[in-house]
Amino acid sequence: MTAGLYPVRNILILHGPNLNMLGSREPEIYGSATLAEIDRNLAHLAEQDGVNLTAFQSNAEGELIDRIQKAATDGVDFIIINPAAYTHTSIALRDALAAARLPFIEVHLSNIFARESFRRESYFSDLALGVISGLGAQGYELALRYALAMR
Ligand code: CA2
Repeated sequence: MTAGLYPVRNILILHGPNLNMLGSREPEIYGSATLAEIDRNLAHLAEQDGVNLTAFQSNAEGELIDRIQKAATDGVDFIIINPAAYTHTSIALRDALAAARLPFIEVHLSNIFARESFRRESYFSDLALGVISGLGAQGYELALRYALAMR
């Protein structure tokens, strides 16, 4: 999906499985910020630009799919997603994003190309507007700034 020429007003941030544990374990890989801190920072940035931002985390594939289906009908115009381990496994989540036909940026905290070989495959990257990987929590912020600049 390419970037549209319409203003972005409603942004959805989606976090996949285990990202609720951020800040508590493996800080050397995923950083020390908690998910709540990351979401608060993003909400603050969006608010400064008068944009609505909703963040949603789930450990369940079906719940993430339900949220994407809802996004397609409830006015969301841009998605920033870290599918976490579903990046490498979930055709179902990929199909939901393709059907939603909303522009999205795929974000990873770690550099998925510098880790185990199974992490190099993503079911999302070819559909994404762009991919940010390895820049820690700042990756979400850069993705958001891109979406805000589309207005
Ligand atoms: O680098 C990323 O953002 C990942 O999407 C994170 C996923 C991993 O499966 C992907 O390959 C790359 C894992 C998220 C797990 O998050 C944790 C956070 C704190 C402690 C334990 C796990």
